[in-house]
Amino acid sequence: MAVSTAEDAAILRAFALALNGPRGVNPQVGAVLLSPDGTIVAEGWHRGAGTAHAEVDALSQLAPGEARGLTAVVTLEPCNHSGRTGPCSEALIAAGVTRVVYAVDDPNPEAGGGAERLAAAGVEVEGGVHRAEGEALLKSWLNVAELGRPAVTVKWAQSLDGRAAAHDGTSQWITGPQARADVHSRRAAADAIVVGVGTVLADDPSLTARESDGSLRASQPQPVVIGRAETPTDAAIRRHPRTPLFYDTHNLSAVLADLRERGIQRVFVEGGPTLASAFVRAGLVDELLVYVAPVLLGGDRLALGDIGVGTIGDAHRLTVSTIERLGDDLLVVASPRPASAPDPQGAQ
Ligand code: AOF
Ligand code: ZN
Repeated sequence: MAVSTAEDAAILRAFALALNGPRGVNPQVGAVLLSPDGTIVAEGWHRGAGTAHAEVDALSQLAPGEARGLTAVVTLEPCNHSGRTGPCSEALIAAGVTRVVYAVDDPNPEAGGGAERLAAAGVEVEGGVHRAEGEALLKSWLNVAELGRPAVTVKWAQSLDGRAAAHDGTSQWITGPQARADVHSRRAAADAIVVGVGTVLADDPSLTARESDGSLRASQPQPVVIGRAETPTDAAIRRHPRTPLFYDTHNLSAVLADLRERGIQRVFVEGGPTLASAFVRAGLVDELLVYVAPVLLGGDRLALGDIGVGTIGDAHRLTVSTIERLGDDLLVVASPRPASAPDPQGAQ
């Protein structure tokens, strides 16, 4: 059955409502209740984990019995599970809603199945309406749901010969101002910036996202320090506008799992070589940003250390998505190739 003009408009309205909610562990979801003639009767949205889901928020605007015969228009398939809150499928059925229109299927294996449950109760269900817009809105959340962990970008800057520092460990500034500005805008787009404690001790980074004039950007990712050593009380990172998280472990999967619980969807790993190598070795990288400066450093301070490649067959093969010139430097953006992908070098 087709979707009415009023329903079509209502789903766009529901997208706008969804954006009132926070980006976090739970998806941003909006809901609109329509009368049979297409008038909006109630609106709702989800205000974050532990609070009412969008459908229930909209239903709560109405007196008992008032939702009978209404159509619910929702950005995400109504859930079918008792998590922090009860199942929306049951709430809609109990309220007497007779039709449900939604954009995106819920990929969460625990919460999914709402559409089937509704249909089994005799509710008309129309899914996939404005699916592309819905998926764009939920991109990060869907990504995390699919990966089962936050998406990980690993960044480093290196000399043309693959070194991250000179022999004495000095590494400021391998790349030029344009490359550094690019890093800052990408930092600001992440939810967390992760560094190894070795980098904190060696470089004392502030890990803030700054404008080119040095002022702080409005959005500041959560700083995260991984490693067993203590971060000094006077370290610059302790003056970050957000209190840093410290993980006294080398179990990166456990760190990512905890960050996910905190609603972090995109992680930016900034250093140094030991931590970057550990993420690569563990296969926990979705995107690599390599800033390459036209400088030679030689010596032993490699951009990556041991990533578990003993022989060429074990090499981590990548697909380059873009190459950009930033002043005198190059930015190469690459992603790991899925294990099953063919090798374009023809080496089998
Ligand atoms: C909906 N409507 O507004 C949202 C849904 O722990 P809970 O009970 O909050 O459930 C969280 C899961 O429910 C979340 O992972 C996602 O699958 C779904 N979110 N579902 O019907 C909503 N926010
Ligand atoms: Zn729900």
